[in-house]
Amino acid sequence: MASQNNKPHYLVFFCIVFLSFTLSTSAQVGIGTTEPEAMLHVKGDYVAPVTGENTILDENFNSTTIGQYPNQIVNSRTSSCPPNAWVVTNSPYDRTGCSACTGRMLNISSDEYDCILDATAFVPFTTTGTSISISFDYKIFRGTYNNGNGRLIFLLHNEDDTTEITLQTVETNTNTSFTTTLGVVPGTNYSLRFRYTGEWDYGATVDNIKITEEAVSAPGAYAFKLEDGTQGPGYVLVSDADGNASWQPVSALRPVSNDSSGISLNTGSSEEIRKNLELLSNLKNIVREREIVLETENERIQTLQETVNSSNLKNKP
Ligand SMILES: [Ca+2]
Repeated sequence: MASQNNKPHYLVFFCIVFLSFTLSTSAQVGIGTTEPEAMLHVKGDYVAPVTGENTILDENFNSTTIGQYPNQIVNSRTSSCPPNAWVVTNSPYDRTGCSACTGRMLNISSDEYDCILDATAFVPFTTTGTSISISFDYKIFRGTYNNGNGRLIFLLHNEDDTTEITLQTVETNTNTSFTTTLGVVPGTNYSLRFRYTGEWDYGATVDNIKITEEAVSAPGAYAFKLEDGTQGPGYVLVSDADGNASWQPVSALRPVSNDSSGISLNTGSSEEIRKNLELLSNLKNIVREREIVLETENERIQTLQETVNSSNLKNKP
């Protein structure tokens, strides 16, 4: 009984579907618009995706209070050492001048007789991405007493699980910049650490610490998307002879005439793709100019032929 009761509903449904197909053969379809101006009119707002570098730590110590640096761990220190371990100062300690450091900077020194020092300064930060770039300027200056035993170690310390990676150990007189890029776990608390050890040696300076990461991409908004497996960066939508469309690399559009045989198209950066499109446009213009010349020549040939025919008729005996 239930199936009999549903019959009228099925009939209405099929009628609607039939009418929809009949109307659609001539109707204009709008997606994102109620007033389509073509058989298929897709309307939307384009919003470019957000990419780029995100600075997650930028410390030049210029606004940091002068005195002992608050973020540090002093593992060992004899009483003969200078009053503090890592300190923020207006200028480097004597003979530890760091050429790229300016304004206030982070300093440490063990330049006192019998001073044995092991102290670690650190700057905390939290990641959101999977890769970070670290850079800073530094100098370590080692004396000749005790054969110059000062040592500066750069560490990436995971504050959540206390694991630690040694980025570099410097045990020679050095005045330069440090840069590295490495993988991290998103959402993790880290600290970049500077461990100095020295026994009656001069000291070290650090400044201009910068940690960046690729910004978390915000997806763009598009009016049209065809995701059929042929898509690729910089690809263009191409039709075959029957109108079937697929995405193709710009290089697939290479002209096949003799004139273009020596031309090579590059793919890759957006600048290369722009140049390729410009090259294709120029080639199209050349082809069009030659078509115009051929048309003119054909007209001349036709005129000459008519003249010859006319002349033949007149000269017939
Ligand atoms: Ca500074």
